[in-house]
Amino acid sequence: MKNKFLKGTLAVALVAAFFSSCKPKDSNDVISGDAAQKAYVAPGKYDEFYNFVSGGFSGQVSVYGLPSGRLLRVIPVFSADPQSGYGYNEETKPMLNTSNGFVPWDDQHHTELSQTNGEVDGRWLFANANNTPRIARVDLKTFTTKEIIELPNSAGNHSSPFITENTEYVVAGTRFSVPPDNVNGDVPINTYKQNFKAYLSFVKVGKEGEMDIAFQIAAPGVNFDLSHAGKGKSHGWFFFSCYNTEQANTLLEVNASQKDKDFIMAVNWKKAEEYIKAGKGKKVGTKYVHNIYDEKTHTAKSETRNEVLVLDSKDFKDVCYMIPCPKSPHGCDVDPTGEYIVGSGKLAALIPVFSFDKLQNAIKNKQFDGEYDGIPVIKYEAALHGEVKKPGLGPLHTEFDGKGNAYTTFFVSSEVVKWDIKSLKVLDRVPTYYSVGHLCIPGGDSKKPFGKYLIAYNKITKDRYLPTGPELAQSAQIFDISGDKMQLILDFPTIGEPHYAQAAPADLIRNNGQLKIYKIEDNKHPYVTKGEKESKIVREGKKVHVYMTSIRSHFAPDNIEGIRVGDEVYFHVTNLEQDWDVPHGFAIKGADNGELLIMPGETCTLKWIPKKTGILPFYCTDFCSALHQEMQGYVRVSPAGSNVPLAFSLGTNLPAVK
Ligand code: CUK
Ligand code: CUA
Repeated sequence: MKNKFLKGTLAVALVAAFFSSCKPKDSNDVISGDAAQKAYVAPGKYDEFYNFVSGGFSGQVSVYGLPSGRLLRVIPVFSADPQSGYGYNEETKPMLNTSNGFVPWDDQHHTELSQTNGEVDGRWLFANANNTPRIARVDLKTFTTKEIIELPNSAGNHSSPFITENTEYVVAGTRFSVPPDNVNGDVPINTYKQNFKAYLSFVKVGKEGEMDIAFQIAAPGVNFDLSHAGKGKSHGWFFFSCYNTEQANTLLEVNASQKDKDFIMAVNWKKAEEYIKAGKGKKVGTKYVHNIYDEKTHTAKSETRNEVLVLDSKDFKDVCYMIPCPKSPHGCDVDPTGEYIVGSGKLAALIPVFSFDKLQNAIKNKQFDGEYDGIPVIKYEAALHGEVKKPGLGPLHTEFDGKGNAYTTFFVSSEVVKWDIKSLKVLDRVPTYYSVGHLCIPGGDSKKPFGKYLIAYNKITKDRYLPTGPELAQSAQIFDISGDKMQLILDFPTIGEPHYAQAAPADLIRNNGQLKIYKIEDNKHPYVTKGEKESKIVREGKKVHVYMTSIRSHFAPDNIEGIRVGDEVYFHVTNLEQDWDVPHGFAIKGADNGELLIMPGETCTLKWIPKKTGILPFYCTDFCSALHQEMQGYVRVSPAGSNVPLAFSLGTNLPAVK
């Protein structure tokens, strides 16, 4: 576009449209024909896929069945969870520890399933926390969070957690550039250009899934947005979209939308790995925590680390390259062959598709256009496979069906558009209700997509469901993509605000050693009680440890005396059941820290500091049997310094002490 004024006007119009977003004209469109049948899963029948959906501002991950849209579970990850006790019981509190102390609520945007040879393998799910930068690993044998690692030098961990094709690394890029941890960050905000940096973290994933930061790459101070690993021929590379290459620090909606093109940064991580092996990384002081939940002790531990290895992108000219990409790119997606890299400029009226082969040639032949902050800039045309022309407004994210088709979401024009990766021709488009963010096709960012369904995660539901006051549920929509045309088959409301999601065939996860109970004989919890006869109470000064068991339908012990105001009482409750789906709960009147929910064979601890004298009942909160309502007990609390002896019983009366 030659005319500068026109260009400016278009940009403003696009920005304005981005906020308002359009309601599709035919928004009364209803599901038609055989659609309902396609989403119908008969009572008692299982769904075909698990769908792992990020919770956005809820901080959790929710699991739905596809194609029914049934909510199966909310997995607590980055927020304390009143349903499971995660973050409330003593065992899981360390999981939410950070270098800033206990953080009970974060913002969770992207999920990524582990892969082997570029294919979804059903072992783990990784999830990012945006606000206090962290990556979590969820074990799909138990659907519980097993590990959380904090990322130093990062702020706004948005470009995360994307993995390499053998889960060698889980990778994370910084959204907010800030001064790094090892310098004095007390600088004027308007020194952004001199002082602010972005970091890309490469977190090694071990055989058992355990995470460890292998190295970080210090990159120019811009906003890294999203990323994806190369695969197949491009295995060994990583691609990160970035915006705010203007390096603005105020009114970004205008000041970070000035340039025609920002970048996709291509990172040769195999090269970076070589430099690290050759000892070229610098050890940099910092502070971050690593939290691990041990399934044997049923207890999490948090430890602090003080150092990280850093490579500066400026010093190694063959690691990072900038590919110009119009205009404030958001999504950055790599097709199943690894040849095509799709950038989605939020404010662009086209979708650029880059070619990995062309990129390699451009690097070989030094087809550069100078440098950006010390990083070679590839000539746009040299890496470009082609552009999808006039696809829609506000492209955000792209997934693939493995049949040569790409599907891109358009936030502003509220639609999903199907296009051919090679010819770049638009093949089909469907409206979404309404502004669509991410989308997911089972295996849609892997080498081998399973296809069949596409789920759109929409931001603004408006009138789609029965209204619930000012706050409305976000909405997901399932499309059947098995034919030439996409067909809407179901809408369902979601929890939190879904961003990215992953899906995998149900059998892959169901038949991968999923656990039904924890074996009581394997329970190595330091305060386990393996039988009722072993239940006891131990006083250590002000601390009182209650070794308690639960089994249908009583607690042992259920009468407790000799507790004093101001004691620190720990109820270590072991659920002795060894049957699938028989949890017990535990709640005591006046507890200031929620309740417990204990799975069969597990031990959980509730800390309680009684504040007044009296008789305080406790009971089971999970309807476990016909006599669940009988599952209860009493604690007598006496004044501080009282002589009432510590005593406990089950089925007999304690000697009367006045
Ligand atoms: S972001 Cu939400 S729509 Cu955090 Cu992945 Cu694009
Ligand atoms: Cu145990 Cu109800």
